[in-house]
Amino acid sequence: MQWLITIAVVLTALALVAIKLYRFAKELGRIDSAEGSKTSCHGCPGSSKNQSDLGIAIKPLVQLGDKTKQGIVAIVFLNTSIWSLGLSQEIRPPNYDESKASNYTLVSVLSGPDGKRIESKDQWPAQRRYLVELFATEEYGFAPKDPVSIRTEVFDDAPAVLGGELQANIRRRQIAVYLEREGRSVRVDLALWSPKDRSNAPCFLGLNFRGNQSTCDDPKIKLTSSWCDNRNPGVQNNKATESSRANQSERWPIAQIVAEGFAVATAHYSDIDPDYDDGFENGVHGLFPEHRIDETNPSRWGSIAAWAWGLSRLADVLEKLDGIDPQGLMVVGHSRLGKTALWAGANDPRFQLVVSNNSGCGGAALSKRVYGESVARINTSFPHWFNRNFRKYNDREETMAFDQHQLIAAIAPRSVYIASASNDKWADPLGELLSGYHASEAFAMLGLKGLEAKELPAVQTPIGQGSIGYHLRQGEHDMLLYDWQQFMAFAKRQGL
Ligand code: GTR
Repeated sequence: MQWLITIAVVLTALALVAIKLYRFAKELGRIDSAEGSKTSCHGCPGSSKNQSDLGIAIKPLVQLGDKTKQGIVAIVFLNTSIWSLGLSQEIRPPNYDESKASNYTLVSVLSGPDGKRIESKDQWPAQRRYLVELFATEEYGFAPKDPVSIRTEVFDDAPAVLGGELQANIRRRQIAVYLEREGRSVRVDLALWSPKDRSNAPCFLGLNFRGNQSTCDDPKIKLTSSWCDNRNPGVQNNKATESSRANQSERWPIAQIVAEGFAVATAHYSDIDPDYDDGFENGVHGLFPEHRIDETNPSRWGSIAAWAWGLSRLADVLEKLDGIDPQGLMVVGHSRLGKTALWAGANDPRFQLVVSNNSGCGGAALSKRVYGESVARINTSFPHWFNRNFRKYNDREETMAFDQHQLIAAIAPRSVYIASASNDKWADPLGELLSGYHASEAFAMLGLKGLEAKELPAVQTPIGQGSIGYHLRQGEHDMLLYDWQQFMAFAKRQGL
């Protein structure tokens, strides 16, 4: 707000200076003409006043009619007003009033590109493709279709050490995954823990925020060398330090996951694309310089699409590894990485279960509710996450011809789990639930069960007996053991 006031003051000052200058120039004009020609302009409009204090006869340099002068003044005034109005258009403050969040209409998830409703299962694959294309065009952007070659190097394969103890039943692997194209290369370090005695464990795959070393206290996990946010603990000059080990281990309860028979794999999201606005030069965007988003190509990939694309490349690796069930891949993510998990899941049918944890705006939450984080806010705070087209909807959610329930539906017939947290109003827990609810029409058409509840369940009370699950954890924006326990129970109910 303060800078707007500053701009207004500067504009007013400039206008005053301009008026003064104009008057001064006019005065000069009078003297010049008086001294130069010593003629007066009697009969000129306003000439009755053309007499300087010195008693010299005067004449303006440029003679304008009254109408013209008024016109100029009006145009200047109008321009200035429009300009200041544009500048003063602030992002709406976040809404937390439920009564203001209910006035919207949604397009049915069964509504096709021509507005016609699809009626049968055999139309679903085409409808799914349409929905994915819709979100690529309007929100996340298209990832390039050109292949990259993938080279892997297993640089660690040993029992894990967790809590200071050797875990004979947990196999730890670290794999350098090189994504290569036309002489360029990006290295992504994949860390994987799997049950030693299981030959085909279903595997959760999710990106982490702070580097693989932040997910557990195993000293053998390689410290990330990719960009890290200085605001996070254990980071100096955008590099992780030893002290960052295990500082997000509460989000990755590895021992408990493996004890349930699952494998879990993770990679630092910055390996794929550092999370800042660099004009899409670094990370995997740099592998495809000719595919960079710009004003003339507003639907190309942003960072969420890049992270999601990276998850698919990691799936390419995981599905070939021993001990992992290639039919049992699941993608999981928290917050911005929950948005990423949803987009990865919508694109890549190898992910049998898609888990969105507190993904909020641009994730599971309905944008049209305009509750908590809004489209304008997310596009302003994180201009690199989405494509350019998504900016059309800044504070204009009512003009969106789509919403996030269609993204959830695009995952059908595969399964989706949506997790919210009671104090995470910014992510709009009810909006996250309602996406699942409105997506359920597609699941029902496919003979599957979605969500039946339109109202938030009690905290710590998971719901959803079919292909969509939901819970509202008590507490803050985070991904904790309780969340994982529900993901795993749900995965088992899906036969994973
Ligand atoms: C917030 C952002 C959310 C969410 C979150 C996170 O600042 O507004 O959309 O993505 O970051 O990723 O932790």
